[in-house]
Amino acid sequence: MSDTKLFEPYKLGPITLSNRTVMAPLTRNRALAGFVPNPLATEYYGQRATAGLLITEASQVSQQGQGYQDTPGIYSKEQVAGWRKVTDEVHKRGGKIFIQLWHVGRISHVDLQPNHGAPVAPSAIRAKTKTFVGGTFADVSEPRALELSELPGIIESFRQAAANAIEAGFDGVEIHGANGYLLDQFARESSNKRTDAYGGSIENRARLMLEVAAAVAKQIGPEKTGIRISPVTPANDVSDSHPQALFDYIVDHLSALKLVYIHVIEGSTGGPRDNLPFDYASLRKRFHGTYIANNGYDLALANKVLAANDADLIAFGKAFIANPDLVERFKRGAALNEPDKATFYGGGAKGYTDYPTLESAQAAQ
Ligand code: 8OZ
Repeated sequence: MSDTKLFEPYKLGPITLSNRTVMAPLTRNRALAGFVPNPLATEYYGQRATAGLLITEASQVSQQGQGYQDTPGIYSKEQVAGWRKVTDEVHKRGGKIFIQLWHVGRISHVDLQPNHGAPVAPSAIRAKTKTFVGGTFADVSEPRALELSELPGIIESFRQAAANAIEAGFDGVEIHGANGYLLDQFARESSNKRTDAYGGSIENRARLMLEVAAAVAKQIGPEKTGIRISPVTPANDVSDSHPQALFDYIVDHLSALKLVYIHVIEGSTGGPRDNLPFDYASLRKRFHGTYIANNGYDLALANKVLAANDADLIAFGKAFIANPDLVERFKRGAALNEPDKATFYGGGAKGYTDYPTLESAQAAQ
């Protein structure tokens, strides 16, 4: 078994990653005025540029697409300019960076919506979950069902956001098709009771996700377009009676669109990897591009899965929050800093840009 594959370069479409680690998208709620990335974000992502690929925190494609306070957007000029500083810093340090694009759908609150309107969803079914707004956790608001005539506008907002991302200097974008946000709400039975072309059959429920993927790929190139999916996660109150058939279908079509990668949350997001039976090898086989595996990986599991060729890249979340030099620590077999949950969401530099590297810890001694 090779245990060095993680540190070998990898060709991802037109770019070459210096290694096979990926920093997973991580919501940090620090974009204050105008939902522009905080100047501290430049330092935060720059510190982590030795990851093979950085994927930013989820960034809304429109104000309607926002579901938590102080998450960044990629729909205004100011936001594009803010992100430009981030991508310049990462590139200066030799890293590569994609931006994750999301529309949260029903996982929102009237206080975050244009004119305090209802959040939008495939169907008017409120999720049993909370959001973070006004400095506290609150039940998500009752959503309204999107009109059929509104769906082209949703697709357009992703297309425009992808164009903005390229203008901001990103190497590509990741469409957030996971974790019970809008595109996943359409895909899964529990949140989609529509009777039009976007509800009912697997083909219909998958339609919006695939149309968004096609529009983004057409805009910026499929070789710069990835997508994240989470076939069996219960996150944000979604479920489906036939997840294997649903996601086999979705992945067949993503492969036909020639997207550069699928990023798969295996199991329950941030929880058990085996909450429900699912054959991830089926997705791996069906998709002709890169497979990024995520959820609960440590160095040993990453090495094992790469050696077996069950994935091409491995995404680490919490470990990258606490260890800006995660790759170096892995190389040396060094101990990892523990992430501090209290500073995950919101706040300033504490728990964001102040985690020590091996080097800075040594210098401080
Ligand atoms: C944690 C808190 C808020 C949002 C996801 C973007 O689950 C998120 C998220 C995670 O994909």
